[in-house]
Amino acid sequence: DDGLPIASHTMFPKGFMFGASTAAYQVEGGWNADGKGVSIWDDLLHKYPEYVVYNMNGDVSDDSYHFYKDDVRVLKEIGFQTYRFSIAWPRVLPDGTTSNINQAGIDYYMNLIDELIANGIEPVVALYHWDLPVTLQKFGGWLNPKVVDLFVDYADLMFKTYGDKVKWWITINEPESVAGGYGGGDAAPALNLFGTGDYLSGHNLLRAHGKTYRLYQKKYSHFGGKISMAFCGATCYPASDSPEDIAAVDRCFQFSFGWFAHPVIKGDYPPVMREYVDENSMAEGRDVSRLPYFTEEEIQEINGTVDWFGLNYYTSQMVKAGLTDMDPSLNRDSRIIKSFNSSWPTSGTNWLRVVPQGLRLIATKVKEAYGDIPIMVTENGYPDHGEHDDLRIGYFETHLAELRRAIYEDGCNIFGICIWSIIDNFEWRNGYTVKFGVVNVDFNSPNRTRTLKNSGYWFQHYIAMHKLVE
Ligand code: PNW
Repeated sequence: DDGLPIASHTMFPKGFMFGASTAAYQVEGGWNADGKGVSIWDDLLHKYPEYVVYNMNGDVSDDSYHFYKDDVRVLKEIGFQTYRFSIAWPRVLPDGTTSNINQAGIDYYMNLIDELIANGIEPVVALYHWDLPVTLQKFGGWLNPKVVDLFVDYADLMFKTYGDKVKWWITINEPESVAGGYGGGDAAPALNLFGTGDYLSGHNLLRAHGKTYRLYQKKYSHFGGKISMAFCGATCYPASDSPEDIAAVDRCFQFSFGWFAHPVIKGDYPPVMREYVDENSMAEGRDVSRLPYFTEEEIQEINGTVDWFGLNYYTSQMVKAGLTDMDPSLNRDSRIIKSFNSSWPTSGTNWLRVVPQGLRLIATKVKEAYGDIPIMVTENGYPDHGEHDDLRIGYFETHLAELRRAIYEDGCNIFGICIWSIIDNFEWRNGYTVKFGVVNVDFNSPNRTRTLKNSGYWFQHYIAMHKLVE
């Protein structure tokens, strides 16, 4: 017994924030409305509709562009105190540059933010959730260092425009996943540059993040906002007791979370990534490493640029030491082989097994690796095909219980959670067949009617019951 009153274990700390998340391309629709520019997801799915099941795309989606007030209404009805959404870069800057500002796009996010605040909901805003203006992809997108300054210009405009109202900022949602669109094929621009495109784009994402943070410090610190990235990865468990497999667990962390978190919290890439990718690059007869080097100045500029830690957690993996995947590739560089424990319950997607204790473990791992940085769980949720909302409730109940253990028993500084997602939405290559929402959306109705699921009502009770108020 740690002497804490029982209430500490059943309630969340005072001020703990319950919220929900979405991303622009997944909910907004209005893909070309009122002067919006084309994103790499618009472009990919218009050129290759078969990329997504049933040729589905985000052209209309939940039509939050027109029905954002309905989103705010259900957020409020459930009792969420924060809403995490993303800004579509090409909606505000159609060609990606500040020489052409789309006022209708600026107004859209201003209206959304005002509607949230009027309803007592605090905005958490991501600047990049994967929808690059296609104009920038035409010269290489995140592979081209030129995109760094354009991102900073875009961020500058967003801070200037919304900074007095928005206190929580995320520069890049899941830089690992963004880089995966260059070093793989499962997200736009789907370049399949395995083991090269991922590291090169990741390098520019880190530069863009670092410069954006410094810009905020210099020009906008009077707003008092707090900046982070949303990091992702799976929690890793060793497949056996062998020292090799136990070492593979830390490597798994360094090659996923560490890839981006280490440079922004400790400076430069994790030593094990540097060592392994350099070694493989040399063995391949290259004269430079596939993992680029930062200059000393860049290391300094990028180090110390998150005020809090955005943690996306969905699932866990078993890992063992060994070589897998194509040569070269990030997976092969990491020298780990991943699998699932067969006892972990399945879900509506093959990559997600239900492992609530993994949330507690990853929170302690973040604390161990990066110290007492405040953590917000920026995504966590359960996918089905519309038939297992009861299991969604179980998923949240168990994950939130593990979160309290991380807080009270492990001393993790976790100040909130934004679940994925408030509404069913466009789940990338799974289209609308995979549903994460606690609110159902009728995709056959012109106004995309939103209706709380049981999990929505469950959350309404849960927040009311588990929140300590002043
Ligand atoms: C997230 N993993 O991606 C994205 O941020 C959302 O846009 C998406 O809808 C959601 O998950 C559900 O798929 C993930 O490695 C990428 O465990 C990687 C992982 C999890 C989620």
